[in-house]
Amino acid sequence: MRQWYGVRAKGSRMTRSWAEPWKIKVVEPIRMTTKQERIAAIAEAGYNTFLLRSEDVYIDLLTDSGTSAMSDQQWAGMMIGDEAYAGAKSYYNLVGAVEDVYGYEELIPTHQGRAAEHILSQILIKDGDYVPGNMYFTTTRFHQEYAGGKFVDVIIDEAHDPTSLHPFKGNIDLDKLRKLIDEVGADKIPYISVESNVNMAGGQPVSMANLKATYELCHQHGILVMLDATRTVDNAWFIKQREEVYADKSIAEIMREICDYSDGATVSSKKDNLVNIGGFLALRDPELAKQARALLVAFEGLHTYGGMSGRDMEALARGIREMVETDDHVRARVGQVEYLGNKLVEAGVPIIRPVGGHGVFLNAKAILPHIPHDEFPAQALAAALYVESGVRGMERGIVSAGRNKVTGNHNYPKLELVRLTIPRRVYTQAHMDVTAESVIEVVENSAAVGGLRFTYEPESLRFFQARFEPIG
Ligand code: P70
Repeated sequence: MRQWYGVRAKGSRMTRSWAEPWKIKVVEPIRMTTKQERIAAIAEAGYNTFLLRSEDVYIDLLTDSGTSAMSDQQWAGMMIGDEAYAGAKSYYNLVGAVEDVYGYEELIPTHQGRAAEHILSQILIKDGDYVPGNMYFTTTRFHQEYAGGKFVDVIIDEAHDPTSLHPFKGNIDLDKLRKLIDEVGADKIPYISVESNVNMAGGQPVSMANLKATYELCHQHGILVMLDATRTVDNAWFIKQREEVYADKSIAEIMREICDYSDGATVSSKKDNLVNIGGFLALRDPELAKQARALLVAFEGLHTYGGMSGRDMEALARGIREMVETDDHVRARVGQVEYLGNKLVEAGVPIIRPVGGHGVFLNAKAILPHIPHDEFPAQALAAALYVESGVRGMERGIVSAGRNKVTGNHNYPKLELVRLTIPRRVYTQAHMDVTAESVIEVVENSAAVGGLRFTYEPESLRFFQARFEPIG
């Protein structure tokens, strides 16, 4: 019998776009405001997008942190979360998920990523120690310094160059690392902090070859490797695309191998893990885990819930499994970011390339060359974009970089960026179109955007709560 369907003409090649591997079951209305309203709102917020009320925001690209849409499976898990104070079933489900997906046996649950960073820094860093890392992250560096350590940037130079097209801009420069070990001695370096898909570099990945080489070098010197595995799924996707030998491996397999080159990890579950709150520290060494749990009970909660409720742990356990269940999930996630990025590239807007995993990073220095660095070009650009369109982004430049502890001067980062971060499973392609149109409009009228100065500058992590006013 002839097959009724499925016989295709010889040589025909089908090409298909990716589409999200889910459909929408619940929606939340959003509201567009008038320009007059937005001018008043941003002034009220001291020109800091962190201080806007979300009801005044149309498309919220402040962060991909805690802003994901949970699946029906996760919501169902919320209902059966075990709220026992000790030994909850949901805790053991979480332990199982972390072990299966990341491969770490010791789990220390926390309320979010920075709590895990706090505990890790306190158990490992002594006064006067050095902690190398592939570019700083704000909260990570804060906790390293708070514990008496000094952060040393050992990322490759290309990461600081917005025009470099290096496929793995998150890589560690092994020569810089070797030089640090020679200069200060391995006993002054408790661990290296390796961030997957480096946030401040624009969501740029680390290659598997580099992870392996870093692990080997560190272990020769007795230095631990601690992964910031907050966005490892995105990193796994880029490895699959760009590191040939991984093309046929699943995201789940690549994830596991990334983690194999580490002794533990801190994770903000508000990103990859598809939940609105949560995080964890995961370790291999039971002795270290014991020390971590001693701090956990003091700062977070009992060791079988840390900083989370039973339902949070249940939704998290399911989110962890979901993020690697199919490769289509991350393909659609990174694909959407790339879609927005490509639209801006086509329009000639200067952005960090290659397009990153969790967002598109506008090069504010190039867009607003008339604003001096100490008048905060990226802060001004984020405010102007909000006023133009109701789209909310985040400054990732000199305000985020803070001041040098010794001299009191601003740290002047090479990258002066506005991050448009895409929440997972939340916005549609049409939202990306509107965002691109809004950015293009601001860039075309960039001469109208002026600089800012502080009216309030917090001492640490100043970007969160700082207030500004326009100059002139
Ligand atoms: C963001 C969020 C959080 C984060 C991260 C990496 C690579 C740790 C954490 C901390 C939230 C944020 C935090 C500081 C400044 C701005 C925004 N990143 N490691 O939007 O985790 O927030 O759960 O404590 O990206 O990028 P948590």
